[in-house]
Amino acid sequence: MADTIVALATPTGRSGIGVVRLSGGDARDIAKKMMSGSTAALEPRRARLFSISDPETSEIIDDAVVTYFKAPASFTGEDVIEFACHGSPVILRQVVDACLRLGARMAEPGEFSLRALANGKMDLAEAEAIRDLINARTTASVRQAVRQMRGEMSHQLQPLKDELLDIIVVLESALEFVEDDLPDSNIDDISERLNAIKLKLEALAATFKTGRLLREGLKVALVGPPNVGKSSLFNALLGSERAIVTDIAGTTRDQLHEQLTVDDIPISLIDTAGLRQTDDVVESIGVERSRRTMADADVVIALMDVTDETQTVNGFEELDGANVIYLLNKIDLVDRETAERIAQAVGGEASQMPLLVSAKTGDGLEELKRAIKEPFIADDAPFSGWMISDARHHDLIRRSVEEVESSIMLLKQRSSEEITLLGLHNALRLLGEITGETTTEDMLTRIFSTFCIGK
Ligand SMILES: Nc1nc2c(ncn2[C@@H]2O[C@H](COP(=O)(O)OP(=O)(O)OP(=O)(O)O)[C@@H](O)[C@H]2O)c(=O)[nH]1
Ligand SMILES: [Mg+2]
Repeated sequence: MADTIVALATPTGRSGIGVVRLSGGDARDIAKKMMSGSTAALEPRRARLFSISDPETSEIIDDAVVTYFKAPASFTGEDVIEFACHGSPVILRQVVDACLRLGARMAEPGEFSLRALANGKMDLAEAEAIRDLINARTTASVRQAVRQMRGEMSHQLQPLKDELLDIIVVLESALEFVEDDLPDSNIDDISERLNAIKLKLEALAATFKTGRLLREGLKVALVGPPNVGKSSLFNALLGSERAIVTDIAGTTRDQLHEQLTVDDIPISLIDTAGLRQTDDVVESIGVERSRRTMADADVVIALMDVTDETQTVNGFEELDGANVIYLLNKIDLVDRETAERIAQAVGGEASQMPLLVSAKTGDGLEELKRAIKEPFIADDAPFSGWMISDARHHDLIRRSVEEVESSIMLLKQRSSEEITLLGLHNALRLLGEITGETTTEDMLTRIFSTFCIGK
């Protein structure tokens, strides 16, 4: 029998209620020893108020609502006890400590989910969905994670796996029983069926572009020379006066990071120190950081000042290849013609027309938001329908497409069934890894280490 694990299931800190979760064969006995003063019994699926006391000193720790989930009808499939205590970090630590002293051990990250997987309560993709759900930052990514948690991934993959298995059976039996090679008509039929599988898998893989965007979001950095209005734009996009703005060049020295969402896409917005040569030690560290941020961002917004006729894209050369949006700020200070003339000049240099904005009036901000997300959204209607959002899933699907592809080729070349089958078995195994049927122990440990403790 697996040992009994314990962890705080709610965040550390003060709250109305804090929940300690205990799972394993001894969960019930451990809980009973902590409720020795209580006469009421623990009944499955019944929340009841008990006095929880220290097993050694019999000192009351707290009055808590205790729920017992009898195996296998629990999250992990084992006996589970949940102590809903008052949300004081001191109380919660005492309850966890008491469980430890009574023989439980601290749960590893994701260990509750891992046990749920081992006991057939959910498949791997569903367990991963719980992690994603907890980490989701927007309603759209929550929606995706909930669908995955409810088994959508297996639902999508199962028909494809069944079809693959069917084909494998046909080829295997040809190998067993037919003396001569498969007739051409059979081979055509099988290739066609494999091709249909391949197309479906490819379509699924193609949803990753948008899926990942919804889940991970974009890192967007505002960069440019001092005083062009980076911090002003940062504030305007956030809708709050977060960064200090002055007319002194070199105001921002340290980087500021804030989260916002643009049409359900989580965005980490970064304000940086203005890029220039400087003897100031603090500022030069800031400039160095700005350069590193530029290299690391998904989107770089390169700001220039439209009132400065000498403004050029010099200094942004190192952005070559990155997703850069050139921006001319402060258009409220010049007339339209001047703005367009300068935009033309800059556009010629950068081989990309700059956007015209005013951080002060908010002019052009909607266009800017659109430009940020545009390159990342797949052509088909975004955000509806099922999407792959996990790089692990995407990689496995992509690799299974390759296997199916090479099998189709081999089949057409009339290679032996044995080699053709090899690729199909591989494809099936790769797809199985998504839902965890064919995942190795090592892999599982790696995946679950990305969970937090208590999940
Ligand atoms: N009229 C007008 N003034 C602006 C606009 N954006 C910024 N400014 C002004 O330009 C000056 C510099 O703005 P900041 O936002 O501090 O510029 P920055 O790029 O962050 O500067 P550093 O932090 O020094 O690199 C301030 O006086 C702002 O009020 C704008 O769109 N229109
Ligand atoms: Mg600034």
